Amino acid sequence: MRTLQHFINGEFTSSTQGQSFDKRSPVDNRVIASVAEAGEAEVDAAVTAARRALQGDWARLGTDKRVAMLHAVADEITRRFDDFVEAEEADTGQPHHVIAHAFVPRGAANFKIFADVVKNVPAESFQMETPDGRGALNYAIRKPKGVIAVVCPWNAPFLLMTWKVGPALACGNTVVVKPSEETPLSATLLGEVMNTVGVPPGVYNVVHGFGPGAAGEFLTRHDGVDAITFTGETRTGTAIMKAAADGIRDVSFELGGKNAGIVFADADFDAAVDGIFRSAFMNTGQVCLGTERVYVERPLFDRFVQALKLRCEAVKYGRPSDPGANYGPLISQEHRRKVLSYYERAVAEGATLVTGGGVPPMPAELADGAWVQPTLWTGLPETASVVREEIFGPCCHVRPFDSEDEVVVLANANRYGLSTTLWTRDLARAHRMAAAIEVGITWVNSWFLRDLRTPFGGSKQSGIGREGGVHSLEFYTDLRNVCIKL
Ligand code: NAD
Ligand code: 6OD
Repeated sequence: MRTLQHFINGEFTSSTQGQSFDKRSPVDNRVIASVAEAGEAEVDAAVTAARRALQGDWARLGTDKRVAMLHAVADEITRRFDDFVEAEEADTGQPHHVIAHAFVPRGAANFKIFADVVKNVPAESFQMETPDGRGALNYAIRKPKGVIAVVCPWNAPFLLMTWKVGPALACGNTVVVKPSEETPLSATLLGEVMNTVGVPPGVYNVVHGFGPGAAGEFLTRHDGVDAITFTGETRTGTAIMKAAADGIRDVSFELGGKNAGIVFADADFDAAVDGIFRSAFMNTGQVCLGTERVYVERPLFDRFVQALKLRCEAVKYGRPSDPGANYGPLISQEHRRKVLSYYERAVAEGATLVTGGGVPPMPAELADGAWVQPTLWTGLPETASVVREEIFGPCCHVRPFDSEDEVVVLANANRYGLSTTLWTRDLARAHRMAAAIEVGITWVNSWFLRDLRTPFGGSKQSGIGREGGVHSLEFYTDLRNVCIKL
């Protein structure tokens, strides 16, 4: 079993009073690590180290050397690829191919892309006329915002953490990361990478622990934190926004979703089935961008539901190390209880259960893992809780529709607005729909196809702000104007 420590000021440290908690494997519920739990003292030490580095070695480095160092971080992640894959597999239990092909490579990419953005971003300037005829020159400069608190979820831990740490450091900030209590491994490993590459102590800090009344809250309330970037549930965002109000700190929020998948009768049938299946069931449905509401144009409906059912019933459960497995467990027993409670509620609310709805039979050595079946329902009204609320599990409700106008209304009738995946061969319709659907990201004939230069974030209650490419600079820098009278 591993022992995991905090990473503060370039050193791995335990908690002063020795507090710790157990991290369990999602695949069999065995304890796999004892993790130091931060109290206020550890959080304060991390924020103090981050402040010192911000004003010291990190600031003195200059942009070119900082950018080169972040490229070196990316290269070192790639060199230690297997270690990161192993860490994410142990923490999440997800299949090897998802972690090795989708999640860990993004960790390295997240450092490279933002280093390059910062190096290449142009400065804004305006020459103005003045009454004396001499004029004035205005130009804008970007300065780091300061010490950034990075609070992360568990569903794609390394991808989501580096998506924030990459731009924060590229812009010259320092960070204190609070990974999810469910996934402490990859954030800790990144501390080793920072030291190997020679990133100055205090630039990247990690404190472990829980959220309310614990490390997460201590960090977001700390008055030494200048801004908070958070990915997680919308109701946690509400709590963090209240904490950020003290001191008027800026926030960037990537929150929950109840995303619609929309399939028109003219879509490429096989591609649409494959795309909707991936969007609903990849990572065992634990993807914020995942589809939990599917709307299929009526002529295709029965055939589409049958095709999705077959795909669900063909999944192969197993450990990440099992080459035959393509489907993992949920993150924890607690999350499984939540998902199963929705499975029961769907039936109680009158759903027709097409497939799944429970726990799959598993061999004895995996029987204590957080396994659930991929699940499909039809026949529910839009008012049913499983159609309105984010479940964050491998399940979706499929409903027929008859017109473009109708499906726009259905898709928009939700408090969330993160993403949509839309399947049609009619490009004019795709453009109309993309403008009409109230989400931050619309994919047409694809899903989770990511160009890291594009704005990423949620509308309505799915988030505040946009990150990605130059858009990340809006949050991670303080933009100042200089006006020089000539
Ligand atoms: P969560 O909100 O429960 O926890 C996220 C993090 O916040 C954890 O580190 C947790 O310890 C911490 N936290 C909890 N309460 C806190 C508080 N009061 N103060 C400070 N920190 C606190 O979310 P989760 O269950 O880890 O992740 C799943 C959720 O994340 C889903 O709702 C999903 O949609 C969302 N998510 C959104 C995106 C996106 O890009 N929009 C991406 C991934 C996940
Ligand atoms: O691709 C990304 O940058 C991103 N933030 C993905 C979010 C996935 C949610 O589970």
